[in-house]
Formats: sequence, structure tokens, C-alpha cells
Amino acid sequence: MLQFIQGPALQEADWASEAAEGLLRPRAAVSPKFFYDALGSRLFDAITELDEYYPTRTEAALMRRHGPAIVQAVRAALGPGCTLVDLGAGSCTKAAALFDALAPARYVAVDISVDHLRQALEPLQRQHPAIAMLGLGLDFSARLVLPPQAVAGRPLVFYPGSSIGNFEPEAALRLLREARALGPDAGLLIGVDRVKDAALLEAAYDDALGVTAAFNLNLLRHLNRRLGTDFDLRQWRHVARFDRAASRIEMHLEAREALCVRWPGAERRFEAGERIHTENSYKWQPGDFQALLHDAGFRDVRHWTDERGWFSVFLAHG
Ligand code: AVJ
Repeated sequence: MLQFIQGPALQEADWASEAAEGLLRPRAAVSPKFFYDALGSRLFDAITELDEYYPTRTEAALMRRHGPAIVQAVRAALGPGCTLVDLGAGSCTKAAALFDALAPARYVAVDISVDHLRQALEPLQRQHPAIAMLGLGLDFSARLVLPPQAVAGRPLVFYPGSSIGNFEPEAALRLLREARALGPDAGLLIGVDRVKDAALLEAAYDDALGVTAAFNLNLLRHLNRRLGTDFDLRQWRHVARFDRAASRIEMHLEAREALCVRWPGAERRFEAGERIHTENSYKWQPGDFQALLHDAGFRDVRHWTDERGWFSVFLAHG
């Protein structure tokens, strides 16, 4: 059975006022969710194919190599027939790769827009008629609460790709607590990018081909459409730096010259060199992430990594 639910959808006016508020701060900042218009999502897919961008490839290899052990651990922890809750499911391919080994009773795909999920879930439901599927349109970044039909059975929250890296540590803790609270025996399978050499990290976020630069600059194009700003992309430059003290990659857009951006109802002046902060991508030490999982209320934590120790997958439950 295939079902769809659209949660409270963000109104266009909310998007615009959120972006405007960020642009008007003394240190301008716009949420990374503004990367993902149609072109931005395609540019992100292109990023995952770059030589420099190791996370997607490393996580996939890790899941292939340790997949049987991970699935066995999930079955030991949750028993058979879990409810696989896929956060930020998109094309659903990462979760679908687990279906044969894991045999979930239910699959709940969660994404901001239920429309993307329709295209992915319809063929998937035909291929796996035994799994009850639900597409849920929901922005879980503010709060993860699911309708009752989504948490029937034992939920296993699946959050791959190190998307948790976009959250400040306190917000990450809150999300993990909400995952733990989905049921008395809820489990979590999560991919986390690790602290490593700054040059490797910075190359992954500032590639030679300039795809990440295009991805970052596309946020301004998106704002021009969404908010009605008059950003001229040629006046801006992509910046990605690893801040070791904060343990995060920061992405910024830097004004190449003094300029003024105008939009209906407001304007903002930028000096040459002034920046708009567009993304944090936190990198974790496995011990610190394990402690975070314990703080979130998980008792039992298992951990797998690749040979180079670049990326980690954690299974938490109990
Ligand atoms: C989708 C948040 C996991 O932080 O690596 C990739 C986004 N930004 N290149 C990441 C991103 C620039 C990505 N996440």
C-alpha cells in the first residue's frame, strides 16, 4: 500500500521573510536549504561525482562492505520487520539498497516536498509490493514528529550522507533525541563525516571544476526568484574554509566589490570582501559523536568506518 501525507507546508511568504531576515543581519547568513531549487539539487548530485567530494562515495563503499554486518546488527537490535524512516529521502536510492537484506515491514520516506517522493516511491512500491510505503512531506529540521501511522512498528531512523553536519551540535542533539523518542525501541542508522586534514576537507568543498562554487552561487539565483533580490552573480565569489576550532567547513559568498542588493521592501549594502554565510558542515570525531548519541538517550551504539577513517556509520538503539 502506498500513501502520501503533506505536513504543514512552508508558505512562500515564510521563505521570503526568512531569507530577508538573514540578509539584513550584521553578519549576513542564509540557510543552506536555499541551495536546493531544481538546479541546486542537480548541482548537488554533480558534487557527489567529483573526485574531491569523498563523502558520498566513501559512505557507499562502507555500506557495501559492512552492509551484511550492519543489517545483522539492526535485526539483532530491533528484530525483523522494522519501520524504516528515511530522513531527507529524495530519490530513495540509499534506503532502497537496504530493502532486500533488511526486509522492512514499512518504509516511510520523509522529505521537504512530497512531490519529489511521488516520483521515487511509485516505481519502488511496484518493485517491493510487500513493503507498505508512506511518503511524508515534512521539514524535520525544525522538529521531528511523525504522524502515528509513520511510527507503527519498530522505527529505524535512517539518516545517511552526513546531512547531520548541517546542524549545530545542540540542534543535532535535539534531532537525535527526537529520533530516540519515536518509540520505546527506536533505532538510528546514521552517516557522519569525520574530522580530517584541512586540505582534503577544503578541496571537497572547493573543487577544481568549480561545481561547488556554482552550487553556492546558485543560492543567489534562487533568492532572486524567491525573494525578488537583484543579486548579480558576477559580483560574488565562493569561499570554503575549515574552522578547526569549531570543527566545521564554512561556506560563504564574498562580495568582490562594494555593492547594494535591493528587493521589494528593503536593501542591503555590502563592502568589498564582506560575506554571506551560506552553510556549516560539521565534521565529527567518532568519540564525540558516540557521546552525543548517549546524551540523546541511546544506550547501545555500534560503529563502522572505512580504511582511511574518513567517514563513520553509527547504529544506535536501546
Ligand atoms: C548535503 C549537507 C551533506 O555538507 O557535505 C556539499 C552539502 N555542501 N558540498 C555536505 C554540501 C557543499 C553536504 N550535505
